[in-house]
Amino acid sequence: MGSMNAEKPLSVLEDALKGGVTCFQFREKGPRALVGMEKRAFAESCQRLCRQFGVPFIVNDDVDLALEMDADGVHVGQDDAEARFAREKIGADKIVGVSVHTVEEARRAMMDGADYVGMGPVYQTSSKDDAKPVAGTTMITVVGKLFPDLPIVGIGGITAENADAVFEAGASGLSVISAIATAMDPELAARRLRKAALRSMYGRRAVR
Ligand code: TZP
Ligand code: MG
Repeated sequence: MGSMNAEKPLSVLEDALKGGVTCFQFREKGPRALVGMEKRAFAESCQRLCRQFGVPFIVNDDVDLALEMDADGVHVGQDDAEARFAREKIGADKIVGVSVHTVEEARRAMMDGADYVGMGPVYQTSSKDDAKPVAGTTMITVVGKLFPDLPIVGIGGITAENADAVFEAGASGLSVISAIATAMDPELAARRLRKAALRSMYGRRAVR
């Protein structure tokens, strides 16, 4: 999430952390996205909040910013820095995530040292201007079966209502913007998504 995704992005982030999100990706994009010092200051505020809650802070696209800020990791797409360069640059003890859409991209990400891959858009989304066509959950299942040790994070149009299907397809986690950032109650939205994650791990009866 970034400053373009909500009117009060820091308060949304704090609510999301209270609701139990387990990872945050700083994704400052869009026509009016912050740049330079303002971007850095906003990123630092997000990182500070994440640290208070003991939640990893990952920078999207920008390996140098991740390094400068001693972020917990970096996430790169197919059009960003190559995953193996990101891994080389950021070091072995940081998180590297890679967006993939095909089996080949997933295989390469794994060889290049990705800790997880992001796959989507699973459902329709308006949060990404250059989003690929909706992929559904099929490719998650295919990649999950081929590479059972590679954690897959589903992304794109995911809500508490459709989250179970993404886990059932084989995802280990979910990544969302709108489901939390545009919710009337972001904390509750985060809590509902967390429950879906817990249900996928412990079964329906364990989490009410
Ligand atoms: N990549 C595919 S969809 C997307 C990204 C970064 C944005 C997801 O946003 P939302 O609002 O959860 O649909
Ligand atoms: Mg990118």
